[in-house]
Amino acid sequence: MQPRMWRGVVEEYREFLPFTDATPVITLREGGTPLLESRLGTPVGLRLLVKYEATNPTGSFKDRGMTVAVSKAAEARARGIICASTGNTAASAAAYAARAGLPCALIVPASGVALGKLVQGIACGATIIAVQAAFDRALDLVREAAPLLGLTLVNSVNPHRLAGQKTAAFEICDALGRAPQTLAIPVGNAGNITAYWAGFKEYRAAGRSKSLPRMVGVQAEGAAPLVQGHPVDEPRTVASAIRIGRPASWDGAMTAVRESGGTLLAVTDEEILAAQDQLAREGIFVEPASAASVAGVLKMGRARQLDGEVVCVLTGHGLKDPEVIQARANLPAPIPATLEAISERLSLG
Ligand code: AN7
Repeated sequence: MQPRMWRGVVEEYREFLPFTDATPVITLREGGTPLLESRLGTPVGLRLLVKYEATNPTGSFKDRGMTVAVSKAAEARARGIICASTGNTAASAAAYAARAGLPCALIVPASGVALGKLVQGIACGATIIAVQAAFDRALDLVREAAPLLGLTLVNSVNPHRLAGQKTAAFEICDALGRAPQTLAIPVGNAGNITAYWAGFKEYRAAGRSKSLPRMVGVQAEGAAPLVQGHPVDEPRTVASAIRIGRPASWDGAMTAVRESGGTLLAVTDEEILAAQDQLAREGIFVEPASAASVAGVLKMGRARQLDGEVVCVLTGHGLKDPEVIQARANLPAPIPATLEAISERLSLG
Protein backbone atom coordinates (compact mmCIF):
# COMPACT_ATOMS: atom_id res chain seq x y z
CA MET A 1 0.00 0.00 0.00
CA GLN A 2 1.14 3.56 -0.73
CA PRO A 3 2.00 5.38 2.48
CA ARG A 4 -0.54 8.14 2.97
CA MET A 5 -0.43 11.01 5.43
CA TRP A 6 -2.26 14.35 5.53
CA ARG A 7 0.43 16.83 4.48
CA GLY A 8 -0.93 20.07 5.94
CA VAL A 9 -2.89 22.77 4.14
CA VAL A 10 0.04 24.18 2.15
CA GLU A 11 0.93 20.92 0.40
CA GLU A 12 -2.71 19.79 0.06
CA TYR A 13 -3.80 23.08 -1.56
CA ARG A 14 -0.53 24.55 -2.83
CA GLU A 15 -2.00 25.65 -6.19
CA PHE A 16 -4.34 28.04 -4.32
CA LEU A 17 -1.63 29.53 -2.10
CA PRO A 18 1.18 32.07 -2.66
CA PHE A 19 4.05 29.55 -2.51
CA THR A 20 7.04 29.19 -4.78
CA ASP A 21 9.96 26.77 -4.65
CA ALA A 22 11.78 29.43 -2.60
CA THR A 23 9.16 29.48 0.16
CA PRO A 24 10.01 27.23 3.12
CA VAL A 25 6.96 25.33 4.37
CA ILE A 26 6.60 25.88 8.11
CA THR A 27 3.94 23.34 9.04
CA LEU A 28 2.54 21.22 11.85
CA ARG A 29 0.35 19.39 9.31
CA GLU A 30 -2.66 21.47 10.21
CA GLY A 31 -6.08 21.09 8.54
CA GLY A 32 -7.68 17.81 7.52
CA THR A 33 -10.22 18.37 10.29
CA PRO A 34 -13.37 16.25 10.58
CA LEU A 35 -16.80 17.19 9.26
CA LEU A 36 -19.18 15.60 11.76
CA GLU A 37 -22.91 15.03 11.78
CA SER A 38 -24.67 16.60 14.80
CA ARG A 39 -27.99 15.49 16.28
CA LEU A 40 -28.88 19.04 17.29
CA GLY A 41 -30.38 19.96 13.92
CA THR A 42 -33.09 17.28 14.02
CA PRO A 43 -35.57 19.02 16.36
CA VAL A 44 -35.55 22.11 14.15
CA GLY A 45 -35.68 20.21 10.87
CA LEU A 46 -32.09 20.83 9.77
CA ARG A 47 -29.29 18.57 8.63
CA LEU A 48 -26.52 19.96 10.81
CA LEU A 49 -22.86 19.24 10.11
CA VAL A 50 -19.98 20.71 12.07
CA LYS A 51 -16.43 21.46 10.90
CA TYR A 52 -14.47 20.60 14.04
CA GLU A 53 -11.44 22.90 13.88
CA ALA A 54 -10.39 21.99 17.42
CA THR A 55 -8.32 19.10 16.04
CA ASN A 56 -5.78 21.49 14.55
CA PRO A 57 -2.29 21.33 16.14
CA THR A 58 -2.88 24.19 18.59
CA GLY A 59 -6.59 23.52 18.94
CA SER A 60 -8.06 26.22 16.70
CA PHE A 61 -8.59 27.23 13.07
CA LYS A 62 -5.83 29.83 13.39
CA ASP A 63 -3.20 27.25 12.43
CA ARG A 64 -4.44 27.22 8.81
CA GLY A 65 -3.52 30.87 8.37
CA MET A 66 -0.46 30.76 10.57
CA THR A 67 1.31 28.08 8.50
CA VAL A 68 1.08 30.41 5.48
CA ALA A 69 1.89 33.66 7.32
CA VAL A 70 4.92 32.22 9.13
CA SER A 71 6.19 30.45 5.99
CA LYS A 72 6.07 33.77 4.14
CA ALA A 73 7.74 35.54 7.08
CA ALA A 74 10.54 32.95 6.99
CA GLU A 75 10.87 33.39 3.22
CA ALA A 76 11.23 37.16 3.75
CA ARG A 77 13.87 36.49 6.43
CA ALA A 78 11.80 38.25 9.11
CA ARG A 79 13.50 39.02 12.44
CA GLY A 80 10.44 37.74 14.25
CA ILE A 81 6.67 37.90 14.38
CA ILE A 82 4.17 39.82 16.49
CA CYS A 83 0.39 39.78 17.01
CA ALA A 84 -2.39 41.02 19.25
CA SER A 85 -4.80 38.34 20.34
CA THR A 86 -7.79 37.23 22.37
CA GLY A 87 -5.84 33.98 22.78
CA ASN A 88 -6.01 31.57 19.87
CA THR A 89 -3.97 33.62 17.41
CA ALA A 90 -1.35 33.99 20.14
CA ALA A 91 -1.16 30.24 20.79
CA SER A 92 -0.89 29.50 17.09
CA ALA A 93 1.70 32.22 16.40
CA ALA A 94 3.84 30.94 19.27
CA ALA A 95 3.78 27.37 17.97
CA TYR A 96 4.58 28.23 14.34
CA ALA A 97 7.27 30.73 15.35
CA ALA A 98 8.87 27.99 17.45
CA ARG A 99 8.62 25.63 14.48
CA ALA A 100 10.39 28.22 12.30
CA GLY A 101 12.95 29.13 14.97
CA LEU A 102 11.73 32.76 15.02
CA PRO A 103 11.18 35.01 18.04
CA CYS A 104 7.53 35.76 18.77
CA ALA A 105 5.85 38.60 20.69
CA LEU A 106 2.23 38.31 21.84
CA ILE A 107 0.25 41.36 22.97
CA VAL A 108 -2.83 40.26 24.89
CA PRO A 109 -5.56 41.97 26.93
CA ALA A 110 -4.62 41.84 30.62
CA SER A 111 -7.94 40.26 31.52
CA GLY A 112 -10.16 37.81 29.76
CA VAL A 113 -7.75 35.59 27.85
CA ALA A 114 -8.47 31.93 28.64
CA LEU A 115 -5.66 30.29 30.62
CA GLY A 116 -5.32 27.36 28.21
CA LYS A 117 -4.40 29.77 25.44
CA LEU A 118 -1.83 31.74 27.44
CA VAL A 119 0.01 28.63 28.61
CA GLN A 120 0.46 27.52 25.00
CA GLY A 121 2.37 30.74 24.32
CA ILE A 122 4.48 30.34 27.42
CA ALA A 123 5.29 26.72 26.65
CA CYS A 124 6.41 27.55 23.10
CA GLY A 125 8.77 30.26 24.33
CA ALA A 126 6.99 33.39 23.11
CA THR A 127 7.32 36.75 24.85
CA ILE A 128 3.92 37.57 26.30
CA ILE A 129 2.99 41.17 27.04
CA ALA A 130 -0.31 41.80 28.79
CA VAL A 131 -1.66 45.31 28.24
CA GLN A 132 -4.27 47.14 30.28
CA ALA A 133 -6.71 47.33 27.40
CA ALA A 134 -9.08 45.20 25.38
CA PHE A 135 -8.25 43.49 22.08
CA ASP A 136 -9.11 46.37 19.74
CA ARG A 137 -6.53 48.68 21.35
CA ALA A 138 -3.95 45.88 21.39
CA LEU A 139 -4.43 45.42 17.64
CA ASP A 140 -4.00 49.17 17.02
CA LEU A 141 -0.75 48.99 19.00
CA VAL A 142 0.78 46.06 17.11
CA ARG A 143 -0.14 47.57 13.75
CA GLU A 144 1.95 50.59 14.73
CA ALA A 145 4.69 48.65 16.48
CA ALA A 146 5.38 45.95 13.87
CA PRO A 147 7.09 48.15 11.23
CA LEU A 148 8.95 50.13 13.90
CA LEU A 149 10.32 46.95 15.48
CA GLY A 150 10.98 45.22 12.17
CA LEU A 151 8.63 42.37 13.06
CA THR A 152 6.10 40.69 10.77
CA LEU A 153 2.52 41.24 11.88
CA VAL A 154 0.60 37.93 11.82
CA ASN A 155 -2.90 39.12 12.71
CA SER A 156 -5.50 38.52 10.03
CA VAL A 157 -4.79 41.96 8.54
CA ASN A 158 -1.85 40.03 7.05
CA PRO A 159 -3.37 38.67 3.79
CA HIS A 160 -1.37 35.42 4.08
CA ARG A 161 -3.45 34.53 7.15
CA LEU A 162 -6.68 34.73 5.16
CA ALA A 163 -5.14 32.82 2.25
CA GLY A 164 -4.45 29.90 4.58
CA GLN A 165 -7.80 30.04 6.33
CA LYS A 166 -9.75 29.69 3.10
CA THR A 167 -8.53 26.07 2.88
CA ALA A 168 -11.26 25.13 5.37
CA ALA A 169 -13.85 26.02 2.72
CA PHE A 170 -11.99 23.80 0.26
CA GLU A 171 -12.04 20.88 2.71
CA ILE A 172 -15.79 21.22 3.26
CA CYS A 173 -16.42 21.18 -0.51
CA ASP A 174 -14.11 18.17 -0.91
CA ALA A 175 -15.91 16.28 1.88
CA LEU A 176 -19.40 16.96 0.51
CA GLY A 177 -18.54 16.91 -3.19
CA ARG A 178 -20.06 20.41 -3.38
CA ALA A 179 -20.51 23.54 -1.27
CA PRO A 180 -23.07 23.34 1.58
CA GLN A 181 -26.37 25.21 1.33
CA THR A 182 -25.54 27.33 4.37
CA LEU A 183 -22.27 28.00 6.22
CA ALA A 184 -22.57 29.41 9.75
CA ILE A 185 -19.54 30.86 11.50
CA PRO A 186 -18.73 32.85 14.66
CA VAL A 187 -17.48 36.36 13.91
CA GLY A 188 -15.00 38.38 15.98
CA ASN A 189 -12.39 40.27 13.99
CA ALA A 190 -14.18 38.95 10.86
CA GLY A 191 -11.12 37.49 9.16
CA ASN A 192 -12.46 33.95 9.05
CA ILE A 193 -15.83 34.72 7.46
CA THR A 194 -13.94 36.80 4.88
CA ALA A 195 -11.54 33.92 4.20
CA TYR A 196 -14.28 31.28 3.88
CA TRP A 197 -16.23 33.36 1.38
CA ALA A 198 -13.08 33.92 -0.70
CA GLY A 199 -12.41 30.17 -0.51
CA PHE A 200 -15.87 29.14 -1.68
CA LYS A 201 -15.74 31.58 -4.58
CA GLU A 202 -12.23 30.56 -5.61
CA TYR A 203 -13.08 26.85 -5.52
CA ARG A 204 -16.12 27.40 -7.71
CA ALA A 205 -14.11 29.52 -10.15
CA ALA A 206 -11.59 26.67 -10.37
CA GLY A 207 -14.38 24.21 -11.20
CA ARG A 208 -13.89 22.26 -7.97
CA SER A 209 -17.42 22.97 -6.66
CA LYS A 210 -20.57 24.05 -8.44
CA SER A 211 -22.47 26.25 -6.00
CA LEU A 212 -21.94 28.81 -3.26
CA PRO A 213 -23.31 28.69 0.30
CA ARG A 214 -25.37 31.27 2.07
CA MET A 215 -23.09 32.80 4.73
CA VAL A 216 -24.44 33.25 8.26
CA GLY A 217 -22.21 35.20 10.66
CA VAL A 218 -22.93 34.94 14.39
CA GLN A 219 -21.79 37.43 17.03
CA ALA A 220 -22.28 37.55 20.79
CA GLU A 221 -24.96 40.03 21.81
CA GLY A 222 -22.60 42.16 23.94
CA ALA A 223 -19.98 42.23 21.17
CA ALA A 224 -22.03 42.57 18.01
CA PRO A 225 -20.75 45.60 16.08
CA LEU A 226 -21.61 44.13 12.68
CA VAL A 227 -25.16 43.29 13.71
CA GLN A 228 -25.68 46.73 15.25
CA GLY A 229 -23.93 48.55 12.43
CA HIS A 230 -21.49 50.48 14.62
CA PRO A 231 -18.34 49.77 16.69
CA VAL A 232 -18.82 48.67 20.30
CA ASP A 233 -16.54 50.46 22.79
CA GLU A 234 -16.68 47.96 25.63
CA PRO A 235 -17.52 44.56 24.19
CA ARG A 236 -18.75 42.03 26.76
CA THR A 237 -19.38 38.31 26.40
CA VAL A 238 -18.48 35.03 28.05
CA ALA A 239 -17.01 34.07 24.67
CA SER A 240 -13.68 35.83 25.25
CA ALA A 241 -12.28 34.86 21.82
CA ILE A 242 -14.85 37.07 20.08
CA ARG A 243 -14.85 39.93 22.61
CA ILE A 244 -14.06 42.38 19.79
CA GLY A 245 -15.74 45.74 19.19
CA ARG A 246 -14.07 46.98 16.00
CA PRO A 247 -13.54 44.10 13.54
CA ALA A 248 -10.57 44.68 11.20
CA SER A 249 -12.27 42.82 8.33
CA TRP A 250 -15.60 44.65 8.72
CA ASP A 251 -16.02 45.16 4.95
CA GLY A 252 -15.07 41.56 4.17
CA ALA A 253 -17.79 40.25 6.47
CA MET A 254 -20.44 42.56 5.07
CA THR A 255 -19.48 41.63 1.50
CA ALA A 256 -19.67 37.90 2.27
CA VAL A 257 -23.13 38.25 3.76
CA ARG A 258 -24.43 40.53 0.99
CA GLU A 259 -23.01 38.60 -1.96
CA SER A 260 -24.15 35.23 -0.59
CA GLY A 261 -27.66 36.35 0.36
CA GLY A 262 -26.83 35.49 3.96
CA THR A 263 -27.30 37.22 7.26
CA LEU A 264 -25.69 38.32 10.52
CA LEU A 265 -27.26 37.70 13.90
CA ALA A 266 -26.45 37.96 17.59
CA VAL A 267 -26.93 35.35 20.32
CA THR A 268 -26.93 35.80 24.09
CA ASP A 269 -24.31 34.35 26.43
CA GLU A 270 -27.01 32.00 27.75
CA GLU A 271 -27.66 30.70 24.25
CA ILE A 272 -23.92 30.30 23.65
CA LEU A 273 -23.39 28.30 26.86
CA ALA A 274 -26.47 26.15 26.18
CA ALA A 275 -25.13 25.29 22.73
CA GLN A 276 -21.69 24.53 24.21
CA ASP A 277 -23.35 22.10 26.66
CA GLN A 278 -25.49 20.46 23.97
CA LEU A 279 -22.49 19.90 21.70
CA ALA A 280 -20.44 18.47 24.56
CA ARG A 281 -23.29 16.03 25.31
CA GLU A 282 -22.67 14.48 21.94
CA GLY A 283 -18.91 14.40 22.48
CA ILE A 284 -17.99 17.61 20.69
CA PHE A 285 -16.24 19.89 23.17
CA VAL A 286 -15.72 23.46 21.96
CA GLU A 287 -15.01 26.83 23.51
CA PRO A 288 -17.89 29.33 23.90
CA ALA A 289 -16.98 31.42 20.83
CA SER A 290 -17.29 28.31 18.66
CA ALA A 291 -20.65 27.38 20.14
CA ALA A 292 -21.99 30.75 18.97
CA SER A 293 -22.34 29.43 15.41
CA VAL A 294 -24.53 26.55 16.58
CA ALA A 295 -26.51 28.80 18.92
CA GLY A 296 -27.23 31.08 15.97
CA VAL A 297 -28.29 28.24 13.70
CA LEU A 298 -30.60 26.73 16.32
CA LYS A 299 -32.14 30.15 16.90
CA MET A 300 -32.78 30.60 13.18
CA GLY A 301 -34.03 27.03 12.90
CA ARG A 302 -36.58 27.55 15.68
CA ALA A 303 -37.77 30.74 13.95
CA ARG A 304 -38.08 28.77 10.67
CA GLN A 305 -35.53 31.05 9.03
CA LEU A 306 -33.33 28.18 7.86
CA ASP A 307 -33.88 24.82 6.26
CA GLY A 308 -31.92 22.10 4.52
CA GLU A 309 -28.29 21.51 5.24
CA VAL A 310 -26.07 23.72 7.37
CA VAL A 311 -22.36 23.45 8.12
CA CYS A 312 -21.35 25.17 11.38
CA VAL A 313 -17.70 26.06 11.90
CA LEU A 314 -16.52 25.05 15.38
CA THR A 315 -13.44 27.21 15.61
CA GLY A 316 -11.66 26.16 18.81
CA HIS A 317 -11.29 23.52 21.51
CA GLY A 318 -13.19 23.54 24.80
CA LEU A 319 -10.09 22.42 26.68
CA LYS A 320 -8.57 25.87 26.33
CA ASP A 321 -11.15 27.50 28.56
CA PRO A 322 -11.76 25.24 31.55
CA GLU A 323 -12.81 28.16 33.77
CA VAL A 324 -16.02 28.63 31.86
CA ILE A 325 -17.11 25.05 32.63
CA GLN A 326 -15.81 25.10 36.18
CA ALA A 327 -17.85 28.22 36.90
CA ARG A 328 -21.01 26.24 36.21
CA ALA A 329 -20.17 22.78 37.59
CA ASN A 330 -18.32 21.79 40.73
CA LEU A 331 -15.72 19.08 40.49
CA PRO A 332 -16.88 16.05 42.53
CA ALA A 333 -15.62 15.76 46.11
CA PRO A 334 -13.35 12.72 46.64
CA ILE A 335 -14.83 9.62 48.27
CA PRO A 336 -13.14 6.64 49.98
CA ALA A 337 -11.40 4.34 47.49
CA THR A 338 -13.72 1.41 48.04
CA LEU A 339 -16.17 -0.53 45.91
CA GLU A 340 -18.95 0.25 48.38
CA ALA A 341 -18.41 3.99 48.18
CA ILE A 342 -18.37 3.91 44.36
CA SER A 343 -21.52 1.75 44.20
CA GLU A 344 -23.24 4.12 46.58
CA ARG A 345 -22.24 7.15 44.49
CA LEU A 346 -23.44 5.54 41.27
CA SER A 347 -26.79 4.34 42.62
CA LEU A 348 -29.44 6.65 41.30
CA GLY A 349 -31.91 8.40 43.54
C1 AN7 B 1 -12.34 30.25 18.78
O1 AN7 B 1 -7.20 34.84 18.64
O2 AN7 B 1 -9.31 37.15 17.23
O3 AN7 B 1 -13.80 36.55 13.10
O4 AN7 B 1 -6.97 36.99 18.55
O5 AN7 B 1 -10.49 32.37 18.65
O6 AN7 B 1 -11.66 35.59 12.22
O7 AN7 B 1 -11.68 36.95 14.31
C2 AN7 B 1 -9.79 34.90 17.73
C3 AN7 B 1 -10.96 34.78 17.05
C4 AN7 B 1 -13.87 32.60 16.44
C5 AN7 B 1 -13.34 34.78 15.48
N1 AN7 B 1 -13.65 31.54 17.22
O8 AN7 B 1 -12.67 34.69 14.25
C6 AN7 B 1 -7.62 35.97 18.33
C7 AN7 B 1 -8.95 36.08 17.71
C8 AN7 B 1 -12.53 31.46 17.95
C9 AN7 B 1 -11.59 32.49 17.91
C10 AN7 B 1 -13.00 33.65 16.37
C11 AN7 B 1 -11.83 33.63 17.11
P1 AN7 B 1 -12.44 36.02 13.42
